[in-house]
Amino acid sequence: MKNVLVIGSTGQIGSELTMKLRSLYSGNIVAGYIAGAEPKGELKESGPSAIVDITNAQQIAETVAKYEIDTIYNLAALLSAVAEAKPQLAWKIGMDGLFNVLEVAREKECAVFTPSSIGVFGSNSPKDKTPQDTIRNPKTMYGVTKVSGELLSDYYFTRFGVDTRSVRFPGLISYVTPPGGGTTDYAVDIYYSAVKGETFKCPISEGTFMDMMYMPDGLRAAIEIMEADPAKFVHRNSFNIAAMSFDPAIIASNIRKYIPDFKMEYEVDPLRQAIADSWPNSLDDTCARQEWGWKPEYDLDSMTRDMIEKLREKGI
Ligand code: AKB
Repeated sequence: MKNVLVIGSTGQIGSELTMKLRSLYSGNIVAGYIAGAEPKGELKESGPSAIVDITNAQQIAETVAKYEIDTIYNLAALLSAVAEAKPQLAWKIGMDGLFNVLEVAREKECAVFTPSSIGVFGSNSPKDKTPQDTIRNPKTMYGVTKVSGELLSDYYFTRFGVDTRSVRFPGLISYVTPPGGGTTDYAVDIYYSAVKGETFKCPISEGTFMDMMYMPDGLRAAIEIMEADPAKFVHRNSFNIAAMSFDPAIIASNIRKYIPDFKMEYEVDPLRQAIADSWPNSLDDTCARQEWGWKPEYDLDSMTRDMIEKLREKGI
């Protein structure tokens, strides 16, 4: 049995991860949410939920005590483009919030998963097959909070023994809950446009490669790393994980295999483009494979087939 608190349970990752955890574990899987983002439908009906604002340490502590939580998934964050527009709020959620979570975890002996991102790397990190341990010198507030979060999480492990673990997520692609304010969001939006028969206006230029992953693989990574035997861990916060890397032209041409008249035009967003240009083309995930057996299941083509099928089933 496992008792888990998911902070940010109604967001892009949280809405699916909470349901997946409920299907796997028999304990309390608590959907933590903030006012105005209440769980709905199956997420609301299938288990307990509680208001947990990550900036409110008392709310976290009370929920952890009430449901005898042993593991916290800390998914509260602003994505990269929004974090650039609201840097102060990004720090408050990403860093002050993480500090609250780690302090509660230290006192109540919880394990903590906090996602990191390809955004920890900057323009002077190696671009291709970016290694696990290399320069992390981002110039975005998103990247600054993710690098600092990795360091703080490792500190809590070495100093206090808190079982902190993390992966550096690439762009996550899903047909369930849309992302909001990320640099990689185009790779989700493109499928919606294609299925609706609309011309897609791509905010990222041709030739800009970024790592991406289908959500089922992302969820598996978040669960498998928390279940892994730490005896083999050399790293903790955070592991490079990878599944596929493409630019807009490659994903568009893959979609045309299934929707031949799909059209795309470029309408580049300078903010997102600058962020994308500072990120790696692809990550080397050897350490995750060796230390806890990470392996993706979906490539671009199997993801495209599934996305188109599932969006059509949803009536998009
Ligand atoms: C974003 O684009 O901000 C995120 C990420 C890669 O961390 N999807």
